Amino acid sequence: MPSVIIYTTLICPYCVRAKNLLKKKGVEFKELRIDGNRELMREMLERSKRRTVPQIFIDDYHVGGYDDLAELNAFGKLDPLLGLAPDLEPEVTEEEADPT
Ligand SMILES: N[C@@H](CCC(=O)N[C@@H](CS)C(=O)NCC(=O)O)C(=O)O
Repeated sequence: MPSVIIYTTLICPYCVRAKNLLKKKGVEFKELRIDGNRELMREMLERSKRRTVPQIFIDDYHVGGYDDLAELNAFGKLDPLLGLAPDLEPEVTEEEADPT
């Protein structure tokens, strides 16, 4: 299984959504909390070129944030990236379809 890294902060609803989606798939991930950690914050900025959390990486592939993760999942493209058997009928929850 590929290594999944998610940069987060403590108070971050999008991080919770991203982690829940990965948990639902039974995927193990490493969470790197950037709040109060300048070094990790710099690392995230350099790797992702983005300032918002979460930022998700599957091995060296930069997925992006929660919206990007949910979109990949909705189009059946996430499971292959995670090394899971493709879900032929991916279930899209209301929250994943419209996280606002
Ligand atoms: N569309 C992004 C939204 C991410 C987002 O707005 N994250 C908030 C925390 S939950 C954030 O980083 N806010 C700080 C900022 O916008 O600079 C995603 O789905 O990941």
